Amino acid sequence: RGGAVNDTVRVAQRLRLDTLDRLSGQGRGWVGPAVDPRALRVGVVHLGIGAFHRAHQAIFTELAAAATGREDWGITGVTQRSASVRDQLMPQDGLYSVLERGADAAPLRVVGSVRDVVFGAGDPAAVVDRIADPAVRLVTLTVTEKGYRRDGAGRLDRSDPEVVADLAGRPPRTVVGQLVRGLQRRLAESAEPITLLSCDNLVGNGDVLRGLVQDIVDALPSSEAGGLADWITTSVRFPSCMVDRIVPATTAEDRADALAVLGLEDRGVVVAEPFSQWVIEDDFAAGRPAWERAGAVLTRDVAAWEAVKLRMLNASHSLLAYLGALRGYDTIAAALTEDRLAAAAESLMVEDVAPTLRVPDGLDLDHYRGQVLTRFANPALRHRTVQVAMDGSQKLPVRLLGTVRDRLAAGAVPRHAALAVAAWMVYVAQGRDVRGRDLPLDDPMAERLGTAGAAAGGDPQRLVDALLHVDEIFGADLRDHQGFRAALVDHVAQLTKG
Ligand code: CS2
Repeated sequence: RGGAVNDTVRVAQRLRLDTLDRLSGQGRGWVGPAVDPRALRVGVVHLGIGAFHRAHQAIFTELAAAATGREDWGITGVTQRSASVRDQLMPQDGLYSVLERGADAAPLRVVGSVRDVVFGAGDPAAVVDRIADPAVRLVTLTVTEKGYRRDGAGRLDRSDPEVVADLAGRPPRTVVGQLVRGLQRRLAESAEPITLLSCDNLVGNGDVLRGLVQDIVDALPSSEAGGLADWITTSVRFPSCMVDRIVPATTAEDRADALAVLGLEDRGVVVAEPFSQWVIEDDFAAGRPAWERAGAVLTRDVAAWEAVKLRMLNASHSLLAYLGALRGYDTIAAALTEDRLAAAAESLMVEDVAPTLRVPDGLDLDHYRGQVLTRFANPALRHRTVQVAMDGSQKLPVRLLGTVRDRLAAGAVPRHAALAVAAWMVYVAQGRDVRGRDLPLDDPMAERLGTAGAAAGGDPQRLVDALLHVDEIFGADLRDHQGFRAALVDHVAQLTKG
């Protein structure tokens, strides 16, 4: 290599505590951690340390520590399936930056609340150790819908080979297996109380988690199960919460932009919209960070907030993802530029969803709806339709089918919710957009869905029947509902003609 090249290509240093210290005082367009990361002690284990956690709970937790001066709520993150987050963050002393995109974006923020990252699949014993650690008083989770391994009835899927293997006593690899083995060790060692807080997009996420933990405990040999079940009842809490922030997958361009602002290379950058919301049921066994000091809402009634968010935001997100992807739009914001798609999202919320909601005190539903569409339209986010489209088999029941059931029970056929489901069916069967480009079917049930879709041979009735017969998704009630079926067939025929 020539000297001229060496002169011009300056390799940036990696983000770390010491390199960040050396930048101090030079902050232009970025802010450093709100607390001294070196002073933080770990009090939280987070399962599923993907981009969402880093752009959401990790920031609330850091700001709460800063507001109170408490140093005992640092975070150990567990990355479940791939070691990449550990490999990004550990050489950076856990530091990473959050890059907001959109109108009113705050300056780039370096976050320091994550103190340690463990690779769950590679070191399952370490996960159990961390949950048992008496200094840890809170386990939070963002493991996505499929991470809970539920069956069609919402209980633990005892036919899942990973669940079977965990129950047979190997070092646990499933999330609920990790929790139960961790609780077992904790009971044996310190019996200190602890809270398990699900932060995933599930209806009644705390109750769901409690039920799954109970299912595993019930499946243990009675010598192990008895005392554990009693201790969980007295000393473990499972509050529900609603989380909201749009956090697309990070791209090379995002990393380049962060480098330009910070002057240090950050391989753990996450991108997010400016909006962020957290509504939490205030029921903790052994304290919690003062998240209300960071803008979270602590309440006894999370259910109403959660239904509004899942049924309005997530449902219309999925509608735009499937219709948008089929119409050849790469991003949610681009999909919304087509009037028909924007109108479909709006009608879904107004006509089908709103009548099913109990509106929480202090919430203006019309304003909320407008805000959702404005957030989706943020052109700087580049949230990909195929990213939101993934795992439809897990997402549809949570975000759309509750609305469908409530409307059918009220004697109305929810046409726009049916359109979203029909668009998913066409997405599954067709696998191509209008321009002939491949659409990935990224779903734990991909094989079954793909086979069902292909067998229909392009016939709308056969496609609807084949997919409606996947009982884990639709249940026997929706499968057998003639009005719902007819609406689906109509929409599929429209979406696939010509
Ligand atoms: C999205 C959510 O990917 C998806 O399914 O609907 O991740 C959505 O962006 C968040 O729930 C927003 O809080």
